[in-house]
Amino acid sequence: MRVRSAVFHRPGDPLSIEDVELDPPQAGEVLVRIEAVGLCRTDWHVMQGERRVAMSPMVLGHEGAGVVEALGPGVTGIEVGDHVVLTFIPGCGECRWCRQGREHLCALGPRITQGPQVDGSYRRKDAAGRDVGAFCMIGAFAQYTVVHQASVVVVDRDLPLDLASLVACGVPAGIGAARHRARVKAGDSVLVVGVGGDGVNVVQGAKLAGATTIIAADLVARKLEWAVGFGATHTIDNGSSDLVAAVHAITDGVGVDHAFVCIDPPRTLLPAFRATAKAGNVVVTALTPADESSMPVPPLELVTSQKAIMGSVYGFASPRVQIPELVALYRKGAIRLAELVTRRYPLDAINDGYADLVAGRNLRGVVLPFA
Ligand code: CXF
Ligand code: ZN
Repeated sequence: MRVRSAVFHRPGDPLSIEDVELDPPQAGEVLVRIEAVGLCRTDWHVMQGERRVAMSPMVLGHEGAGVVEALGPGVTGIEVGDHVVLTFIPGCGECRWCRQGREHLCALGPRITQGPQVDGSYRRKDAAGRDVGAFCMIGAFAQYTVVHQASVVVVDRDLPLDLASLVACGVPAGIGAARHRARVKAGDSVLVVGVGGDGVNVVQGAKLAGATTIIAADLVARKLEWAVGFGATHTIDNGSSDLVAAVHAITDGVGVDHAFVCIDPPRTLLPAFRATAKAGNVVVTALTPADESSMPVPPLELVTSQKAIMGSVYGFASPRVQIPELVALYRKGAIRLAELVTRRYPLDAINDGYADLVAGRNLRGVVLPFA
């Protein structure tokens, strides 16, 4: 079938809106009609050449939700008509990590920037007959996609699909970083550096975990206002203030129990580290361009302060577990989803959506491919 898609060709170019020929689902795969897909910064990093992918053309987009329209042979536990959230790391179910229930560490993870399907072949061709890849084995910037069942989580049918798309990446990444990576507890203090799509979810994850001091730091005043809506108790304008001094002023000179680096780690890690209390946690969730090879951490300070510096992807817990749990928390009113969406775009306007993201105008833009 011919499918309207937003395709990556070369770093620095906008996404190209074009028809891509999509094959039917093969063994273990499903055809999904994409109803909503979030504009996450990771795809922007790919468009800028900061996160390298192995091939082009490639359909980007990994924060997708939609409706199953067809099943290939051998699919189990998924029906036509099911509402699904796509996971940007598949859970093969067979590797040592999946057998431990840790699908966020699935052995297939390193292949998500390669382009082909889980079985190594392609389902998409462009007008010139070339193979077209699918970012994260998903390729959700399109009206339809074919994905392996390992990339699918079924969700309740009455959850609006634009909100469901958010629990595919930004929401579990942020909330999970607080709950599962740092293990924030009631009464803890937290600093979040960079309160965009990821960071604002760290803020609501910290609030959910019972943190009583939640400090949001950002260069963009509007983002600080949004962060307060999600539970931040204090804000720091990271352009004009000394972050370390400001955090110490708020925490009686102690520093925070947990700091989250959600933007530009090479520049924000050291102040976040120094704003953290002894024996505290520093969690890095933001991606860094591949040509940046180091971050400054004074070794003596690391040892003597007894702090932990850790990375976190997908909220450091299985998307299969987190996604239904986050939907349930949303239903109970314990987390916010609707307030994350700043603007909705048709697929043709996807580059405008990214312009809004990089200009700091959006918390989350969501593309509705059939709008
Ligand atoms: C990213 C997270 C880090 C690895 C590449 C994909 N996912 C979503 O934004
Ligand atoms: Zn993402």
